[in-house]
Amino acid sequence: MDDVFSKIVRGELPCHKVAEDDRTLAFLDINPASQGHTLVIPKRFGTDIFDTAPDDVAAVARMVQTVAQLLLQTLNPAGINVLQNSRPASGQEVFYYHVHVIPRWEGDGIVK
Ligand code: DGP
Repeated sequence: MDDVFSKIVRGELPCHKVAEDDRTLAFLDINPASQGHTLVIPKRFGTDIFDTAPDDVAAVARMVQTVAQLLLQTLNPAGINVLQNSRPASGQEVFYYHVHVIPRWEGDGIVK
């Protein structure tokens, strides 16, 4: 696969890794909505939520919770958004399944 997230999984492009397990990778978003904005992806390619194997969606969900707890411990946000875009109408720009984990603070002005 030629897309950026496949290249990150293969180590061909750099990323700031937040966490990893055998099925998933979590790394900082290059264009963060807030400090600590992290993306969680499966190591196996899927385009979007419709196209990704259910066991990979489940593995990503477990990693999302791990990352949320890590961000809470390290950055002490007041809250966290978990967001997934599938297909262009939703705002998806990278066509490799990913979940955003976005730390939030009171009055941070982020519009979801
Ligand atoms: P979405 O709109 O849900 O498809 O969001 C794609 C996100 O991916 C966007 O917030 C920016 C991020 N992104 C795009 N290219 C790269 C990259 O090469 N590295 C990293 N770390 N993030 C990227």
